Amino acid sequence: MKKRLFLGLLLAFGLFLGSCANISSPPPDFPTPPQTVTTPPSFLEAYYAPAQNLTGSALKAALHNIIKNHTIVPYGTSGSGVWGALMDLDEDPNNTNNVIYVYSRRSEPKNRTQYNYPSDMDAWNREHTFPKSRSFNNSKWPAYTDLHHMRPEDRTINSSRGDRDFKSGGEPHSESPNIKVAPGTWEPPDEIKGDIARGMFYMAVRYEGTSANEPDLEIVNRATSSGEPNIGYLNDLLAWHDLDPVDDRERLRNEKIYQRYQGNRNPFVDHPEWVRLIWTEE
Ligand SMILES: [Ca+2]
Ligand SMILES: [Ca+2]
Repeated sequence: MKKRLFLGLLLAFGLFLGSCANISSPPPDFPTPPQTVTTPPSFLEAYYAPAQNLTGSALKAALHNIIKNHTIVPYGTSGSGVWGALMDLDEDPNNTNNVIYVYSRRSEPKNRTQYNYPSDMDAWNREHTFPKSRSFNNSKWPAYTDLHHMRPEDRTINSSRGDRDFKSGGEPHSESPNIKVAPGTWEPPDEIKGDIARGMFYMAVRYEGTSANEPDLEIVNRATSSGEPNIGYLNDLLAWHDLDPVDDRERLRNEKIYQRYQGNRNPFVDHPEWVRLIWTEE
């Protein structure tokens, strides 16, 4: 009798251990969960409280006050400053040794930087998606290193983008056919169009010319030229914002910039509906 009880207990214990093992060790080919981020709604409500129920220029001014005075990331050398931050922010979710280039969407080793490999023409460097020639070409100025618009890109593709305005249309880029190029304009692939547009909306609100070393950046619906603090084209950027809505990857990037680097957020990633409360097609 006792022996049977003992065997029964042993069997039950064995089944218990077996079920524990099933819970704690997933099958070997279990995919890595995608990186996601959830911000408590109560936090965002408090962060954006001064902007609630506003529209137009009042909303723009309230958002400016919320996101100004961010922690300035140094431009940096080697893996530090902006280099190091981009290795984190634009990391390939399927290969953590790599970054994804912003326009060409290529996945390349993080350490394949122009800094580390000066003669490698396909190495990456730091692309200012709002061109620095638009009135902030000084590495000490906040806009020059602002991670909300900084991205990794192949150095020759970066240089062919130059200071072109964003606009749909043109011929496939010889090195990366998903990019379209026309005289003076640049169209990135669909999957990143909205991210880029929201970066431009952020820059227009963050930089209002209210502090030293800060131009008043704005979005216009025309071709821009070197030295002026503007980027085109507004109507295309609004269309791109609708075409490529905010996803978890973009939310994660925004969250990392807020928590790890700058202490400020892109309001248009958190509240995409605010774009059209400030801007309308021209
Ligand atoms: Ca996107
Ligand atoms: Ca502005």
